[in-house]
Amino acid sequence: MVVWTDQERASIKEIFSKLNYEDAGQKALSRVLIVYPWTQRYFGDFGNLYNAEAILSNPKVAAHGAVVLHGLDKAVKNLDDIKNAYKDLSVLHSDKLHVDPDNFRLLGDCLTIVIAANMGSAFTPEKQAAWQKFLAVVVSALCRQYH
Ligand code: HNI
Repeated sequence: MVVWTDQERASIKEIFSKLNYEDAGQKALSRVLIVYPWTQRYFGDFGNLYNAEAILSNPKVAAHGAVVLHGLDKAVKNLDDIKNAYKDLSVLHSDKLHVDPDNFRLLGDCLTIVIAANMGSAFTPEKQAAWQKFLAVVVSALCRQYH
């Protein structure tokens, strides 16, 4: 089981409390699609993803980015049992969507950049450490149902 210190719990809560889900979700998912273009293959029905400008103004990308971030809320609310909280999402991404699990980390990296830009100097190394640990647990939980 993952053990969280009070400081880690507080840092994760603070990071999410400062997050605008719609804005950060759109920015993070857009970055993934632009920086790692092979990820576009999972979003074939999202319409125009032809270039960075199209991706950044695509309403489906924006909406789905917010869905993904709200999905992270589930982990924040279940810090002590993220593995179980993500059981169904892991099955969905593995069996139905066939998302290559390497992409979870890429999305996490893009979200880290968005958060760092938003928080500026408030995103201290200690807070980043808690954040990276949180992401690692999320990614591991999402990867669990892959076989
Ligand atoms: Ni992901 C659907 C959460 C990473 C591709 N994804 C969802 C849904 C949630 C979600 C929540 C909606 C489920 C439902 O409808 O029941 N996704 C998450 C989280 C992460 C993540 C928390 C990682 C932090 N997803 C990724 C990545 C990809 C991805 C990295 C591909 C590169 N997800 C999808 C696709 C769908 C999806 C594709 C279905 C989209 C649709 O609506 O057609």
